[in-house]
Amino acid sequence: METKLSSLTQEVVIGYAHPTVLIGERINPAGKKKLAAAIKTGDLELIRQEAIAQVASGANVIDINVSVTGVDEAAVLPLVVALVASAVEVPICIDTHNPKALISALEIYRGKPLVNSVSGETHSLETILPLVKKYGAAVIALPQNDAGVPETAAERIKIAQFIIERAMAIGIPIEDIIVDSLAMTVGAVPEAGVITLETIRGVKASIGANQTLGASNISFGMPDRHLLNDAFLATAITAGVTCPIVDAAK
Ligand code: THG
Repeated sequence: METKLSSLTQEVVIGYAHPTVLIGERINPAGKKKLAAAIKTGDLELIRQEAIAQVASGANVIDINVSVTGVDEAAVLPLVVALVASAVEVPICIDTHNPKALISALEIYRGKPLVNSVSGETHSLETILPLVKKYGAAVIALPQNDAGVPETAAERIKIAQFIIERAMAIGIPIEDIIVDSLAMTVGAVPEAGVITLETIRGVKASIGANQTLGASNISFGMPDRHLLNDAFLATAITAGVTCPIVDAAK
């Protein structure tokens, strides 16, 4: 199972037989006041530097999230996508909940990006999958549905399978679907990490698709976050994650 992403000049191959692909998480204003302000005022220099620094630290793909309250994502996201594409050679991962912003980013990107993300919610399946098909992108599948995020691995795997069936039904190959077993903070639910790891192992065994994980989510609100992040990330990769979303410098 190989997932191929590309920019104009580079191809990145994700697979169990390949080295782990790092998706750089840092172009995301959550918890970063300076970056949020830069996105709001249109100061793109900080974002350019962040893209270059992440690639220098080993990021193979750059996640781009510009969701800030009061910012017109459909206008800003394509600008930032174009900026990152001109600053670094690696492919991108478009991280947005806004379908209009996703379309405007997909329109201008030259290459095969990763769309972050589609879920098992009816509205998401109906709006995101046709766009992934139309633009020939790959997509991250989140195992949650209209009832929320299930608390058991078995239910999460079922939803991942359902999303894959729906995608394949409109001609998206399984190679272009990357499953995210959903890391949530152990600060809220202590067994959250174990459920996620069990889901990852199950997805590897029963589906075999490539897998991502927003690994740093595990430690939101916790002390010594990097220690928890490091241990969890190593365990998640061993369990089956092939392309985690991480701070590559750490
Ligand atoms: N799955 C998918 N996409 C995702 C996530 C996921 N995208 C967003 C997020 N989760 C992954 N990205 C991040 C980015 C930053 C942090 C965690 C996850 C983070 N940031 C620090 C904070 O908020 O405190 C700020 C760090 C700093 O200032 O340098 O922890 O799960 N598909």
